[in-house]
Amino acid sequence: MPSTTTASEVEAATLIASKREREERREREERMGVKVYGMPMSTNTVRVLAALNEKGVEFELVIVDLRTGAHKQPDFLARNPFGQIPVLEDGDVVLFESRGINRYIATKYAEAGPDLLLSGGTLAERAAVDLWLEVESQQFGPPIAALVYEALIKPMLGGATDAAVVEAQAAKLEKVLDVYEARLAQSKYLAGAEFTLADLNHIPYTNYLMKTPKASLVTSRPHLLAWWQDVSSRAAWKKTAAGIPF
Ligand code: GS8
Repeated sequence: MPSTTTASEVEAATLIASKREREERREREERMGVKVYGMPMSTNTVRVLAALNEKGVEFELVIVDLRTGAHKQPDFLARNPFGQIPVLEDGDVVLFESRGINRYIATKYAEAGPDLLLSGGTLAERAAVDLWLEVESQQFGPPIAALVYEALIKPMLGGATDAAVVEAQAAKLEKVLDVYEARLAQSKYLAGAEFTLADLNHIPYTNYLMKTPKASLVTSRPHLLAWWQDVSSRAAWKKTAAGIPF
């Protein structure tokens, strides 16, 4: 009798094959370990390191020195065609954009450490996380990045701070931080009662802001200051901050 293969046998074989592929990929990822390409003084790199530390994931930081143009070399451009740090490599998975990387880390390691995306929460709770993640990147990020660059990074690179730029960005940031102060008067963390990725993603730039003469933007707002003292005293952040050279 000729042997025939039924549709359900094909389906079962496909399932087994894809399960085996997943297992092999996981084994490969574990063997290779997590690598982050970046620099310890880069805020966007530090954002990723902070998430890995919250999840207790071991990683290797592979230095890509912006000062030597290493980020524009073909080997790095193959990992991030935009030629920017950070890049995360986890086995065959290669990702750029720190905020996207952090969603991957929070999702892959959902069970370890805090539930950074409130994956077990209601739709409304998860929406609050998404909303404050967007606020960080769209409202908070641009003025604070420009301010920190002008007041802190530029002088370190040998340039002179332009006080007018600092004032203009500080004025923009003030308006944003007024919204944060009102939010944090009602809610312990940005997305609600729990520490989430929405809080974490703010930490690297706020840390640098606190080292500028504009730290008063935070210290003059009591709820924002209490939030900052809370999030910056987390063990995972302290471990991350210890690796920042200044
Ligand atoms: C920004 C990366 C970035 O600006 C992200 O990953 O979040 N939206 C991206 N990286 C800077 C270093 S500061 O951390 C960088 O690589 N600059 C060099 C360049 O743009 O040429």
